[in-house]
This record gives sequence, C-alpha cells and structure tokens, in this order.
Amino acid sequence: MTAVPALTRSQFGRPAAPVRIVHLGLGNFTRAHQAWYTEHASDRDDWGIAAFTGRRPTMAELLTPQDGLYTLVTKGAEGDSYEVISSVSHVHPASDFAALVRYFASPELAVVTSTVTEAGYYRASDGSLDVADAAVAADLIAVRELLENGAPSVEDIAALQVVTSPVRVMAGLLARRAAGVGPLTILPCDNIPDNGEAFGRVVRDAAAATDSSLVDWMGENVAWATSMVDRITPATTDTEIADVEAAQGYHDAAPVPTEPFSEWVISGQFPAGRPDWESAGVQIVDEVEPYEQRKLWMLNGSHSLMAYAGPILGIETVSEGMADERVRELVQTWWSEAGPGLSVPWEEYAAALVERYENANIRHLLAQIAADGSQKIAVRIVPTLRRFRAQGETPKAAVTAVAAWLLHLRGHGAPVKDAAKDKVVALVGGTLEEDAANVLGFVAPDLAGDTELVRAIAEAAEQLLA
Ligand code: CS2
Repeated sequence: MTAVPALTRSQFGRPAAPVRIVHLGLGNFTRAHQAWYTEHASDRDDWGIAAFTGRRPTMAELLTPQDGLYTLVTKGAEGDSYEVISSVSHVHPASDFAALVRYFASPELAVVTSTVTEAGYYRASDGSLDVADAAVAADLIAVRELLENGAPSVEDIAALQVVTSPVRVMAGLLARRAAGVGPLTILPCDNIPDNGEAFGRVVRDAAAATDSSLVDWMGENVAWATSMVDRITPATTDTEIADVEAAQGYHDAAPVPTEPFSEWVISGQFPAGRPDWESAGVQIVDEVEPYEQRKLWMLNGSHSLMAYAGPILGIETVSEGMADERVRELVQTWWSEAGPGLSVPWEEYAAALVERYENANIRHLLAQIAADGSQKIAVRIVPTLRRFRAQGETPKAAVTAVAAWLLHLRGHGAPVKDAAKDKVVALVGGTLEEDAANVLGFVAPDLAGDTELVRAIAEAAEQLLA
C-alpha cells in the first residue's frame, strides 16, 4: 500500500499570504466561515490570517504540520464537496501571547476578528467587564504591574502572559500604540447582539482599569465593526478524515464539515483596509442589528430549544429533531412566537431554516449546541419571553426552552458543559417551582417576580418529562 501524502501548502495549496488579519479563537466555525470568505475574496493573495486557538492548543498542533491548510467538506443534502483552504497563513496556540503582541505591533495588521464565544467576553450582567472574575482580575494585575515600571516596549508587553480576551486585546493595543502604528478594525464574529459594541466595551473597561490614556488612543485608532455570522458547522469526526483521504488522496488531520448555506453581514469602518469580502458574498450594510436579531432568535433560539428539549425526548441531532413531530412542532411554535417581534420579514427565513435543519448529511449534535446555556438563553430566548409578558401572555415554546434548560441542569440529556457550570448547576435541586424561580432570576432578573411565569416554566418541565 502506498503511503498517502500529508496535506502541505507546497503540494496542495496557495502560497501563504502576508498576515494582515489576526483571528482570536480558531475553531471549526472560523475555518468554515471567515477563513472561507477570505479564501474566496478577489484579493485573497494579499490577505493572510494569523489564527490563535482558544485555551486548548489542539488546532495549532493539527494545523501547523499542514502549513495552516485544511479541507472544507461542504455537506449538501445531495452529497459532499471538498475544497482546500489556504487563507490561514499561521496558527498559534493561545499561549504564544508574544506572537499575538508582535502582530498587533505590525503596521501590516488591518483587521482583528474573533470567535471567542459568548463566555469569552467576560461580561458582567450590565455588559461591563467582569472584574470580579478571577482570570480577569489576575490579568489586570499583571498589566498594572508592567505599567508601574513606566511605558512598556512591545517586547515588554510580549513577555506578559494574559489569558482573557478583553485583556489580551487591550494589551495588544498597548503594543500597537507603543510601536507607533496606526488604526485598525476589530470585527467580532460571536453570536452576541451588537458584538462590536459589546467587545469594545469590555476592552475599553480593561484599558480604563489599567491605563486610561489608552481609552483615548482607542477612540482615535480602533474602529469597532459589528457582524452577523451564520454557517452551521459541526465538530469533525473520523468519518470526514477518512472521506477526505478517499476523495482527495491526502491525509488531513483536521478537515471541517459544514453546510452549503453561509451568510456574513458586516457594518463598520476599515481605516486600514480589508479584503474584498463582497466579492465572496459578504454583505456590507449600515445597520446589522435586524439581521443579527433574526439570526439569533430564529436560528440560535430554535437550536437552543432543540438542544435542551430534544435529548429529553431521545433526540440526538438537529435533523432527527426535525423528523420528530413533537420537536418540530415546538420549533415551529417558537418561530411563530419570536418572528413577529422582528422588524424584518421572517417567514421565508424560517422556511429556509427548515431545509437547513433537515439536511441529514450534517450530523449536528444537540449536545454540542447545549454548551454554555448560561450565556445563550438570555440572548436567544428571553427577549421573546419579555415581549409576551409585557402583554400578559405566556409564549409556550419560549417557556418550554427555559424549562428544558432547567431540566438539562438537573441532569437530563447531555452532561452540563458551561463556562459558568458551578453557578448554574447550583440554581437547581429544589422543587420544580423553586428551580424555575431561580433559573428565571438568572436569565432574566427583571422577570424574577413573575409568579405566573414561574409556574408556567415548572409546568412545562413536568410536561417534558411526562
Ligand atoms: C449554535 C451555533 O452551538 C450553538 O450555539 O446555535 O453554533 C450555530 O450553529 C451557528 O451560530 C450557525 O451559524
């Protein structure tokens, strides 16, 4: 048997483009989305991405021997297609903070993108930086200690070891100022409403807590863009690795399965330039919010509903959920509750979602979507709950979503995987009504005293278990 060659840039890819984009939080989603758009931009040879992993260095370990290359496996309902993506020029583990700082100090750097997850913003409930968080507090101390010795050089900053994204970005900006290089754009790509403003706020708070003169510098040199991102991208399995080898004739240790649909809507300024992303299908608009809300409520909201309710009913994946009458009806009800609260049309969007969800060639595990409910429910479900309660009404599917999360925390379905696990697991363990009151108080403090709603959540939990 002849050995299968490894995936390398010289044999299978394009030459590495110069790094002008830094990405924070490299995972499958970014590889199917931002990196794919950059790969398809008309000026792609001018725009390389230096990507940093989240806490786990796995992606750097897998991709570095492949020169940053990987195969995108687009899984349509009718079958798979394969494409080598070359736009990631370098991959670094998060621990290589020095590399991050040096990119920030480079005049070539024009755009910083992020997929650090909702939890990675380290926001307190009012949206400010959560300085009570132990990791944030330790990072701020490290930066303050450095600043006590006078204005640090880029290399002084590069010697820091900070782990929370707001402080990492703030320290990167300190280095950019120290290097005397000009403006850049920070473009968050996380599922958070108004993610540019949300990320800007925590980074500004980190600056205010350490070197307030940086806040002014940021005002003049940092453009915060906002974006809505969308592409359903499950985790990689051995199946994709084997399929790529059979179809492409090389070994890829980290291919990415994704759906054919993709959307990226951006608003913001790019004083240092950006790739010609429009040529790859990106929409540049004045106002992202309506698109963002539609996506967060219709898609992500129904995902979370299924993620918690599905497993209680013995369902493992999104497409299985759509094939189950009870789950499908719940999802349809959810759309009819959330949709009318949007300022843009939603019926066609929902119809398109049905088709995306029914794609059985994508095995999107509900257990994957169930992670980090502590960050997701408030953004995806609660606005609809609020709108109905303001009219004295009780939205069945929204209530069921909260009830299903409650049951998930009580041990039903997939194990709880959550950045705030200790805190949210402690909300449950009493009677269903007590748990419902606690959970509601956590996701929507303003609704905590709504006893009718608490009862409705407890009843919905009972029904799910019936
Ligand atoms: C999902 C998202 O895991 C989740 O919470 O709802 O990752 C979803 O698949 C993407 O936002 C789709 O664009």
